[in-house]
Amino acid sequence: MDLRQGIGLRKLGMTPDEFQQDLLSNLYYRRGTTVESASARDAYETLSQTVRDRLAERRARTAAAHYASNPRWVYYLSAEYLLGAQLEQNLLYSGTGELAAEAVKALGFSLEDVEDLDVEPGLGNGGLGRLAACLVDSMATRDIPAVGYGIRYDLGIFRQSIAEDGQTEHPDDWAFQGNPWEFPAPDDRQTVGFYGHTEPLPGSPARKRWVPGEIVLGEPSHMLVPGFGTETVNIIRLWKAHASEASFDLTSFSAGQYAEAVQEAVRAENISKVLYPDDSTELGRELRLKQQYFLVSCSLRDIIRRFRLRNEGWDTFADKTVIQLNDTHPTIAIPELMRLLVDEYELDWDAAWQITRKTFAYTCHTLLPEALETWPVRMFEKLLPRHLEIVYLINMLFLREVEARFPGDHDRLRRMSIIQEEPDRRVRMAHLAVVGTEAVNGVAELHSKLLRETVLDDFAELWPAKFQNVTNGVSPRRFMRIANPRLADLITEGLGDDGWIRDLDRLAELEPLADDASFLERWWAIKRANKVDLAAGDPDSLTDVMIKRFHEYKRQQLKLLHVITQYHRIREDPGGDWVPRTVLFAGKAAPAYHAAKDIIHLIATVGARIAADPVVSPYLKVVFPSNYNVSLAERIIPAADLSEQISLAGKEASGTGNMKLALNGAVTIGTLDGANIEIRARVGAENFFLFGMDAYQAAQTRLDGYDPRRHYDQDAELRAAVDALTSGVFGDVGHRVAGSLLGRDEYLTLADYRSYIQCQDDVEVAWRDQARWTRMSVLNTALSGFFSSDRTVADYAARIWRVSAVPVPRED
Ligand code: F58
Repeated sequence: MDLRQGIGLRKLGMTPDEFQQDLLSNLYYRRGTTVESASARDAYETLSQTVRDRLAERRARTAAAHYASNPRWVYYLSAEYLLGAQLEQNLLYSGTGELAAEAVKALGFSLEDVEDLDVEPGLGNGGLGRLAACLVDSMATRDIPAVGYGIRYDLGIFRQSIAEDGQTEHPDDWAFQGNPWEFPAPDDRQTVGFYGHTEPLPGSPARKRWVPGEIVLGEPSHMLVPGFGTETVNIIRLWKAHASEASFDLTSFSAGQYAEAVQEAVRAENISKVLYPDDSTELGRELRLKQQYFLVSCSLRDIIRRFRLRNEGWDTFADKTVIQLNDTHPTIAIPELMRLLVDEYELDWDAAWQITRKTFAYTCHTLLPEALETWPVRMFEKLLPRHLEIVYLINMLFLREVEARFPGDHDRLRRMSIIQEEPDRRVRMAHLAVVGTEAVNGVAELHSKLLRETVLDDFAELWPAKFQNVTNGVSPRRFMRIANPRLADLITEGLGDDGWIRDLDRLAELEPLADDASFLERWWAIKRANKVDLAAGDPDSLTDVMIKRFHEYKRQQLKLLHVITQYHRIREDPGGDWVPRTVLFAGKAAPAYHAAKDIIHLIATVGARIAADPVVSPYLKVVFPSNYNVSLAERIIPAADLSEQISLAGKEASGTGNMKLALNGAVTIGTLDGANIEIRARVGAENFFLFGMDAYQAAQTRLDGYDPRRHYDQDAELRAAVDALTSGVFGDVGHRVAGSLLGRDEYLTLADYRSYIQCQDDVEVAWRDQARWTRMSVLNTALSGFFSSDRTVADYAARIWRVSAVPVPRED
């Protein structure tokens, strides 16, 4: 039998009996235990295996279909993936939820007990990492042949605890008890070099030999990424660093010097030890650059290996391959592909450059100048000497191109160079990414526009066609169907079927139901039930949520000023007719970002003070659940009434939490920033609470010489709020935050304060009219279908990747 004609395997059973049998067989033969002694963990592991096998069978058929069609592939390179918990998603995508519940019940457990043991791999920091997870989900759902490459960090994003003194970080040893969702693939191990020197090679002067000074092994494992409502199962491949055998120093060990004996091995394995929660410290920067090259080197060799399974030569490489760079973290892939093609495969420079440029595309996720990565030339040279030579050559040829277009414009050459000269010599990764790719995109309309007008304006002038926008999106499976089953069921009932989960534009068919009183009642009741489940506060109060990383530009401090203002108002008029609010903050701050940690600390302190105040606490409650992650987001989002998206305009590239909240019927209060603008345009201005300056007004305010004191002096309520911080009640941290607001107030918090407070007053007027509010909520859901990551992926596929779907035949 030629196995390549099919997968050579019978389909796994989907009756309760067959599923149960497979679970038992996994319990006995793989887990090596018995029904009598099975623990909840045994049940979790065996259930995961039983579900995984069903996906693995689809995976085998997917691989067969892909092999047969030799398609154009998308390779998504990302240093981060915030995948969320796997079991519930895989139950849904494999259609085994009910079978599973029955089967574990027979072992004496509930499905919820077992799901509680499913730890989410926190291999990302925030939006960018979660976007990667949504995009791979949607690529599989859209039958796009794709592999996501990343790093298998031993320790993911830190676990956060919150106390009245703020945030404390703890290591996240997420796979401590094993990870049933991954398949190690030691045979596909790769060898990665670092340091060393280069030597000339005879023949072409462009070629060099790189003699690395350190060798590390990259061992892959993969996780399955099923599509929803389709047969495709793609994979993400995550690399873990291993020391080579030679790194163990037997002589030292024999002499009893155990630490020395493993020193080199420890150094090697540190590469994939921990996810960087921070880009603001100098410490360990070299290790981060090492991580980036490690990811790139392993992944590119794997991509080439896969290309060669069906293709020969290099002529078709760029036709069969598109590599999407998720921000600049994997940008060394550009010089690395040049090195492989020129030095190892002996292509001439121009041919190699043509291939390279055609292969890559780059997504930028920021506008903050300090978040644009640069590496000191000296560090780059020491770690990757050959790559620096290649970057120099790329830069020289690029600057020649600029000079030809703009002769004599030396200032422009200096601005555009891949190498920054002043104040110190650095490699500008965003410039390298723009020069070495065919397409560059921002992640929301405004962001893409501002990239063209500001940060990358010179490049947009040189290559206007290269610059595109692809507005972000989120997975409706995870953030609606799984997170909010009550609402999903009501929507399915309203629309007549559940096809909307794969075709989110269909939510628009809910629009007429926004005028149906009984539908509105049910909608309201679901929101209330979700609040009861969340148990964060009074389910009849306005649940006001701000969930995202802590950063000054996102302005959690503005929300805090509103809380304090509300506190003052209630104290002044305890008998007033106040709208009860539960204000929920969640999110992590980078461990070295002291200003952000101060804000967390202050929120916790203010929250405790309000809780202790019998006059105010019936109307105002601040809650701060610790350790915000995907699983916690899935509990908070369905319960939210009001979505806080209050960044200073021009700073938030897109946001994706804003989309998740709108899709779950939270109404946004927000600035004209990132994707808020597109949300407002779709749900309608009357269903969105807008306040504050726009990006151009904010820029102008700065140019005019912004003085936060002016606002403080002129606005009594603002003054009272800021003064409360320095009254002594909130200690040093109150002084520090107030000092920063009155000093520089970099993100113009005080300038937007009054407009924000007025807008919050409008929110309360709307909230008092339950029918009006619920109507707004329904319309937010109905008109946000555009924000499905399925649409995002369709946009990338059509405009950037130019790939087509390869459907996987169903096996009956
Ligand atoms: C985020 N960036 C943007 N960076 O801030 C957000 O507006 C956007 O919606 C999202 O990307 C997806 O496009 C982001 O999450 C990071 O997490 C950095 C990763 C590297 C370390 C520092 C944080």
